[in-house]
Amino acid sequence: MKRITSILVIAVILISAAAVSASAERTPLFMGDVSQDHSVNMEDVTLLQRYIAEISKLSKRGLVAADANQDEKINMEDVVTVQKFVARIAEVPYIIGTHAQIHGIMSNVYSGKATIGDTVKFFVIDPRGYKPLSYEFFVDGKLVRERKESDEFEYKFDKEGKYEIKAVVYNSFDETAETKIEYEVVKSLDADKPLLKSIDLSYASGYKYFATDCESGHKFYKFEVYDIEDYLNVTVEAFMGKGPYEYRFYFDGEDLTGKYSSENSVKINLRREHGGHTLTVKIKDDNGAETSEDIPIFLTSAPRG
Ligand SMILES: [Ca+2]
Repeated sequence: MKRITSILVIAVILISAAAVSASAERTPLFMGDVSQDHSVNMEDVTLLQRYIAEISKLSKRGLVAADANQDEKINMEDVVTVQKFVARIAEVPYIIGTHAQIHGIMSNVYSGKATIGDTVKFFVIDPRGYKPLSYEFFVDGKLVRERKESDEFEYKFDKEGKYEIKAVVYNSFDETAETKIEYEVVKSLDADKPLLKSIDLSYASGYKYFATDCESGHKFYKFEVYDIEDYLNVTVEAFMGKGPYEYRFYFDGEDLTGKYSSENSVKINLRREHGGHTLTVKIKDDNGAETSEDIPIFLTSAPRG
């Protein structure tokens, strides 16, 4: 209940708007709508009274809606709140974004292809829904990670080929959404120069970045970073070519490190203009072979709710 944005609404108009909304994704959860028919009326008052009297049961959504005054208790005060709403002398709050949603899966292998024997970490992109959320992961239709709150899992590939990676997100009402990517595993990667294997972005507090839009599922295409903190930590890993490797980082062409060094992390100041930016990672291997990768980063305000 803590992180939910409750917004007081001009109830009657919005309730009816919600009732005719075609998109279930956008239908808010209205406090007081214990019957979950997307309107708040005398039926809800009656049902709520019956629930309190232990005559009727409520769905998981209905139970959240039953706490109409949002004091984390369900009692006669909620009945009064709903009655006042029905009589149009009070407003009820609603919660948006309760439905399960998921926008993609990413892996920590930037090259886009793992080699046989690699352990790859997969994680979901921008999951939403009434919290706590939990996740299941499947490889080629087989459950490989049972439902848990962790939004990432590791998988070791023993054979080359194309695999279907699927993630299912559950909201706390046990409603689900899923997304799939195709992931390729190859025998070996031919490269006589270093490659960027993985990139990890996290906020100074340890919160992971939010990201959307990954090209063909496994190649990082765009990171969407919220301006919730001053700095973003970037850590990269190289492979192929001949180690040890040295690294250099640029942001919008600005040289962040000044020279190549063995340091594979850099801090990026996020106090910048919202919109598109480019992080450039240069890697040099022990033979002096170099590679450069541009990673688009989209800086935006943190979403509400
Ligand atoms: Ca209450």
